[in-house]
Amino acid sequence: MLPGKISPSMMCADILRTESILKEFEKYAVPYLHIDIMDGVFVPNYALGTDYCRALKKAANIPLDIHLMIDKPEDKLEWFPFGAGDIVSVHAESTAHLQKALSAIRLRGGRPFVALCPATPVCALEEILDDIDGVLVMTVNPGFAGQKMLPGAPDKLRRVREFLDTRGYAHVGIEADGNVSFQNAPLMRQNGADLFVAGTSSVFHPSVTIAEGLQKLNDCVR
Ligand code: S6P
Ligand code: MG
Repeated sequence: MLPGKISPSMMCADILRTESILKEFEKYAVPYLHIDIMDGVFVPNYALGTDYCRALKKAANIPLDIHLMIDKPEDKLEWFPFGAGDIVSVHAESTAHLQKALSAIRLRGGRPFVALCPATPVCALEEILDDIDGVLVMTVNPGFAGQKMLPGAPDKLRRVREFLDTRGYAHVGIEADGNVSFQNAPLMRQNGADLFVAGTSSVFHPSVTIAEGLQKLNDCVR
């Protein structure tokens, strides 16, 4: 299994404390910054944007993990600052031209991930296996932080892992996004996830400091 890593969700960070939070993330060698981009069309919410990504890239030496929850991402990729080492996820449900979007990410040096909503079957991966470095499995419906993990989510993770492994794609990672709590994370790990989006359920939970949250979640996903 790939090593377990954490990607803190910047949508859940106190925007007024961004600089000090980034310093802490650098101090604790956080491997990615998860950035939720929402266009009010693909999901019923707006969140973060292109300037925010640019600012984070300038302020911190941490690869971005951009989660595009937008319609027709292939038309908008050039608006986003990403390059070697950055993850960019596009939703299978957001475009008729999924392969085109994924290959455009690869061409720019990014790491293409495909994101699956809870109702999207695992077989949606069949035709794009060579175009992806990872699968982002939504363990809640996309649009909002602070939701409960859907009961079918651990089994969906397991079935994605099995689908990839049986076809010779064991090197393709799985990112779990939604309610990655200290309780749910070990279950997600057991079912094959290796990248964990840390939001209000863990690193940004009011009961822990960021340092405590990172340490505790790292212990859960190792
Ligand atoms: C949801 C978004 C997620 C959330 C994250 C929040 O649409 O894609 O990345 O920001 O899930 O974490 P939590 O712990 O509040 O669910
Ligand atoms: Mg996300």
